[in-house]
Amino acid sequence: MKFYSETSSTETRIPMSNFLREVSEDETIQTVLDGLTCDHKHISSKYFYDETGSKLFEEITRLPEYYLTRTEQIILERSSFQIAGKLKNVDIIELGSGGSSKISLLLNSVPAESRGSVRYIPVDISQAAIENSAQILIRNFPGLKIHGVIADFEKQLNRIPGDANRLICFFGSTIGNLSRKESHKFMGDLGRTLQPGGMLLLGVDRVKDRDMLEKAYNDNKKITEKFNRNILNVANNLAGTDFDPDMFEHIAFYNEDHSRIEMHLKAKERMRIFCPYLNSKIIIEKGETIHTENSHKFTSRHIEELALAGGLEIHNIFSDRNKWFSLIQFRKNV
Ligand code: AVJ
Repeated sequence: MKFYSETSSTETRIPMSNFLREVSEDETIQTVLDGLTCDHKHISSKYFYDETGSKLFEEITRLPEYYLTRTEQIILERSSFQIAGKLKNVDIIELGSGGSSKISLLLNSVPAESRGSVRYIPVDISQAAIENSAQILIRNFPGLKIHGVIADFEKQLNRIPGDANRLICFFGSTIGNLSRKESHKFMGDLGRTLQPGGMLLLGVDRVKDRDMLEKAYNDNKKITEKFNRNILNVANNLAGTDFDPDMFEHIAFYNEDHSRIEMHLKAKERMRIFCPYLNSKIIIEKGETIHTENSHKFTSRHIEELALAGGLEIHNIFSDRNKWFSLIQFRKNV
């Protein structure tokens, strides 16, 4: 379905496609409840991002301990000319676009005279996020074409428009939320959507010392704690449960065997959770945990495995001087 964004008089309308309604509400409820009624309780980290969760995440990106976003932005600033300095006739697809700041750093390097041949395609589950960032980009990059896509990019990659030459951007180390196996499958999917010569720009957080990693997910201001607990509010809204987030403790630690940060919520007391879609209550024992996130970190080996899984060549690796974070430019071979 294609439509045009709602606007106030000073705004420009941009074309939008919404494929999200095809992922049914029932399916979401089922997924959430499956995770809460099995042996090792879990809620997928993709449910963190309701309005409150997205705001909390924004706040996290500004925390001194959370070096990821800041570092990736520095890398983008320094590498954008090399990546985008000669771009033309291309669809730039940004997966999980959220705000406009990262893509702006890239667009800064696209020559103004090529802008007319460049189309920006933000893909996000939030229509508001796409509309807001589109308005900013239209103002800052006159001539740029934008087509917003509301979709769950993990499931709906094939719905993304663009038959032209593609540059796919997947920033923020969000790929780290997938298991290694899922990330390889996803790379395969991404690789298949690229034509020969097409590029993928992937942000990945690197394996580093435990202390620095754990501090990034246990910040002093306890914003990450709020962010973690908020997923129970999201579950309540999606599945009608009656979790009290304050009855859970925030746990985040580095699991070295899997090179990943894990986040969990640990029950302070035994509790019985009501759900209108279940005929018995969900029992949570005191001390029992709900696994809410894996955030995988990457070694050079992991990066090579991603390339292999995607059938892509590693064209460039841009990192900060401490090698805390990397932006990998993959290229599909002819
Ligand atoms: C958005 C998935 C990259 O894993 O660092 C931040 C989310 N979780 N603090 C991450 C997150 C806790 C973030 N990603």
